[in-house]
Amino acid sequence: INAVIPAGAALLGELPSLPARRRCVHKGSHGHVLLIGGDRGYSGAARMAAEAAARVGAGLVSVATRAAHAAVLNLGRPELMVHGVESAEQLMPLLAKASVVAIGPGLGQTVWAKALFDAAVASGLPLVADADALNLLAAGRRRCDHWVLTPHPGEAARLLGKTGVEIQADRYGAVAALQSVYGGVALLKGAGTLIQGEQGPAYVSRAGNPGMASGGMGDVLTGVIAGLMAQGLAPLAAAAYGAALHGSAGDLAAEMGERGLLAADLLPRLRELLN
Ligand code: NPW
Ligand code: AMP
Ligand code: MG
Repeated sequence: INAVIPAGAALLGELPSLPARRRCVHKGSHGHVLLIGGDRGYSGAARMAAEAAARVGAGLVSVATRAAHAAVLNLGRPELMVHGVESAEQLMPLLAKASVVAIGPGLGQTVWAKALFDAAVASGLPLVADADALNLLAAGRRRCDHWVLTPHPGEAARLLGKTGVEIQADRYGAVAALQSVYGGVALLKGAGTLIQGEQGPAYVSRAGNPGMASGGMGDVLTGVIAGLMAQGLAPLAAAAYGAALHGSAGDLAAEMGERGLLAADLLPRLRELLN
């Protein structure tokens, strides 16, 4: 967690930490994350994001995904509640039970994906938007003050109508522009992840390593941030802590070496760090 330092100033003390678990709490006290994603071929992204939300302590985690693989998505992780959802109408009862939505991992950009994304945004719930949800957003720009956007430089380029090289040449400018155009909290991924809220300087997480340049790492981050928000952290704090926690879990998991590090290797490390 100490790996999060604000750019230019020592403001870590301003970030609230996770509330302690009181003795009398129950699962309803720790929020309910609804993870939406996992089109055909990409169910793993939804699975890892959902599992990450559970591993950082969300009380309940549900998944809305393609009906075709709903039955296998929680194999080996039966704590996840998985629903086959083929329309926005079928999503409504799940949104009604959720406290936080995370959308995008493996979502694709089909008519199905767009319908679910529109319904999720319209729900007014706090939201983490990643991956294909960002690509859908780039195609139809809108603002929202209660979402966290988590693009990698390629997605940031689409959101801002720039090239990836331009994003990387001025990462602080890019994260500020993302926040100003889209509202809420912007988190620009990559070595030295930047987190920008509506006010104040950007936070930078120094945690993480090149072993994390492998498929599924970003999907885990999405679940981490949503799981922290479900437990009461404000979006900016959840994004900043989430980035540090995720990077630090990657650093712990790389103890055997960076090469061959897998996204799922981070999951037990998240729990270890938080406790
Ligand atoms: P290049 O190649 O360098 O020119 P996409 P995705 C660029 C799901 N997944 N710095 C890169 O540019 C995700 O959740 C499912 C600079 C390229 O153009 C999504 O739903 C998995 N540029 C979906 O797949 C595991 C960077 O962006 C483009 C960059 C597609 O997501 C994998 C590549 O990104 C995956 O998570 C960087 N750091 N990073 C599963 N197991 O189910 C990327 N780019 O086209 O947005 O595709 O990120 O792979
Ligand atoms: P994604 O591209 O969406 O799968 O996200 C990749 C995740 O891994 C992000 O959280 C990145 O910050 C992290 N990551 C990837 N490469 C590195 C790196 N070289 N150093 C630190 N973190 C990285
Ligand atoms: Mg990604």
